Amino acid sequence: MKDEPIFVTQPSLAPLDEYMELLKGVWERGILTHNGPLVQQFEKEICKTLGLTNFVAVTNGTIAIQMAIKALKLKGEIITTPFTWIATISAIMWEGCTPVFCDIEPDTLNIDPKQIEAKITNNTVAIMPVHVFGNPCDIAAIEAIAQKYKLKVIYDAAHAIGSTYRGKSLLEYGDISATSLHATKLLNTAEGGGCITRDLDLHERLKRIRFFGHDDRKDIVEDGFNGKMTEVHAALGLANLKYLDDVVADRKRKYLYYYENLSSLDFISFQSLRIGEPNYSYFPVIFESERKLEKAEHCLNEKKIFPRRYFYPSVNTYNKILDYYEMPVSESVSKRIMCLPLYLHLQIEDQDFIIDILKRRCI
Ligand code: T4K
Repeated sequence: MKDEPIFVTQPSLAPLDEYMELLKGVWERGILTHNGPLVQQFEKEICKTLGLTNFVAVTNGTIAIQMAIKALKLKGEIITTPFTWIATISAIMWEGCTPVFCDIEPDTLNIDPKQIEAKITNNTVAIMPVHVFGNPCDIAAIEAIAQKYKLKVIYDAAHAIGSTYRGKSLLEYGDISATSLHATKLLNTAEGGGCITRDLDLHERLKRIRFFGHDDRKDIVEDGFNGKMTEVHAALGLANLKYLDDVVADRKRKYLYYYENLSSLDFISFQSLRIGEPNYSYFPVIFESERKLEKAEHCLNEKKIFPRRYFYPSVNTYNKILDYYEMPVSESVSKRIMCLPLYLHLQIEDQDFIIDILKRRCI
């Protein structure tokens, strides 16, 4: 065993010389931002790699969600999941909308489509599901509800690069999908994100919103802000994009290895991956009780292994910024779920060590 600590993740990074080569061009051109050539190239290449209609590269995934709300001109209630990162909710609130929680399915951990209709009021304008840990939501059911009630759908697809649904990238669904390219994601630009839509008018509006609301002649035609990705970030994205398939394949291999070796334990269960093809970006383990989780976490921490309690607590319980109302499934899962280390440079011996700790010490 190595002596260094093992964290829940590490960024997947291309060889440094490949990044440096791209940076040389940035130095030569002196163009650092404002929709430079590398941002444009990154947008083209990510579309080619993932089979997307288009992609607007932005500063981070939170801004991408805010831009999606702004582009659709939403004002009112947005039905979303309490089992998510706080950014889903803060983006809704920063855009002057009200998050309305709908509980999750206990197995997929995604929003429960059967409970959405009961949350719809005269003020509902959209549904914002999250593809939790890259696991596709029940898109068919969600789209049917959206059509019936004429609601917009924005997918928080922060975790979803590399996942597919009905043979297409998961990012191709919804009025807009908003993804993250944060350091901890399968594909990263250090900080970054993107908005994806198949609607060309919306696509153009998103580009204007990203750039202060300018049109091509720098007239202000939109209520925009600064969501621009820089050339330095796009260079990292381009370098890393070449390795995305390898990263996804590696994750799947390691995910299955954990799964095969841990599924005999009767005190844990796993996220159900029954819709579409996920990207295996996280390895969440659901314990039968919070006490067992804490015991396992303690055993792992003692050996300098640091899993993370994503997502804990359930977002609806943040009562300093939200009025609390109960979300029983999300609150219960949040207390019992923990993501094990999973990243490109994680070694099989590290996985064996983690598996062994969970098997031998924590039963
Ligand atoms: N919607 C959803 C559903 C999301 O999960 C997120 C973000 C968003 C929207 C918003 O997207 P962004 O605006 O962030 O693009 C991370 C990320 O900051 C966040 O992007 C992510 N979701 C969330 C689930 O997790 P932390 O608090 O776990 O980061 P941290 O610093 O504890 O890092 C975890 C581990 O990763 C560390 O133990 C070591 C490693 N690490 C981290 C960083 C930042 C590195 O090795 N290198 C690094 O540079 O938040």
